[in-house]
Amino acid sequence: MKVEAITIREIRMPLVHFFETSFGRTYDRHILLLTAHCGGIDGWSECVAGENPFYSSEWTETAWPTIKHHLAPAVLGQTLASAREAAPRMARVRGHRMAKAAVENALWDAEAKAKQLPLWKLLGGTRREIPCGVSIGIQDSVEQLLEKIETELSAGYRRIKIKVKPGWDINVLERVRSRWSDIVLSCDANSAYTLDEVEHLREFDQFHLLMIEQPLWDDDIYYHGRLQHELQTAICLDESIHHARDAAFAADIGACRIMNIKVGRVGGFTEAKRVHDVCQAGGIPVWCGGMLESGVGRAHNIALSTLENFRLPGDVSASKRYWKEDIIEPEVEVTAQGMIVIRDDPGTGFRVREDLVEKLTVRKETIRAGAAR
Ligand code: OSB
Ligand code: MG
Repeated sequence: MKVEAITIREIRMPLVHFFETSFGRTYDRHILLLTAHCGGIDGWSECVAGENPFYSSEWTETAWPTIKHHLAPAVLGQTLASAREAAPRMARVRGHRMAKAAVENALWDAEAKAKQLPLWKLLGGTRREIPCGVSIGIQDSVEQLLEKIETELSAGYRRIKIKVKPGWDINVLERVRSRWSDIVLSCDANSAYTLDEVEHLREFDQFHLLMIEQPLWDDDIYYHGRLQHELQTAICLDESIHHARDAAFAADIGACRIMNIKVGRVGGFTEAKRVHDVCQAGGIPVWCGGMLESGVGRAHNIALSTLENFRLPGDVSASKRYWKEDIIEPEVEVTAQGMIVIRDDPGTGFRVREDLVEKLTVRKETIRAGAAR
């Protein structure tokens, strides 16, 4: 597989409904899409960096120049036997995992297409359908949140996760639990609490949550271990797991009982598989997180979720929950049983609607070997 050129572009897509977490509200996505041009085959990927450096330090405006000046040049003009060979070539760049994942994952898509294999098989997946949950943001009122939960439960989703922050937590969980005493429920704090709030966090135990996601600092693992020993509720780490060593450390010290894997956060499919394997060996179930992806990133999340240790419903849900019109065909759909059925066509099994992508594009640049610096 010769990497001849990489096209990087930014598209703008308005969300059907705003999405609010403890760090802020998003109405519009600014999404970077990559196309790796490899001998007549185009591999596609999505960079999951946000519009602002609030979930992590990476954002759209760091990803673009990092890809252009450092990551694309590391693979351009090279002949790779597999997309797995991309990560070591980009290793000189510190961090910037979402940008790296975008480059590597476009090559995985190209490789799957070149080998006429579904991406999920190339990744080593086994599941033929995957269980789906939803992540529901902070709303203007509790009534609105309850309405949203009602809608998602009737659609068949198997796990409801709500976003929490101080002032939108115990009071809200009480209302949810008093209406639905036995649904599978979890919450995500996106680092909204500190270790001074152990007593408050202990109150979460009464709601029998499947997990509480990332209660403490985004860069902390150690103190989550302290907290986990004080709580009955399982902690799930998201923000603070950047690679397989983080996962191994977290497992070793008992910092969490569940992990969320986001392929962008850990730097690509190769590292995501390593994190998956470390967790599996340590008896920690994982699930696939989401980053408000367009269909391109969503399709990659689906492929990843077919690996064996993805034992819990992920935040991988139907296109229509986010987009009036998604950029892939068919759109991602979820069955009445809350499952996504895995497609068997080569690559992701979803076709990119290039005409629509072109219309949504606000900037675009094609980088070729030796031309970027
Ligand atoms: O913490 O999982 C998170 C969205 C943006 C940033 C961080 C997170 C999220 C979500 C959305 O929870 C999950 C989804 O894409 O449905
Ligand atoms: Mg999270």
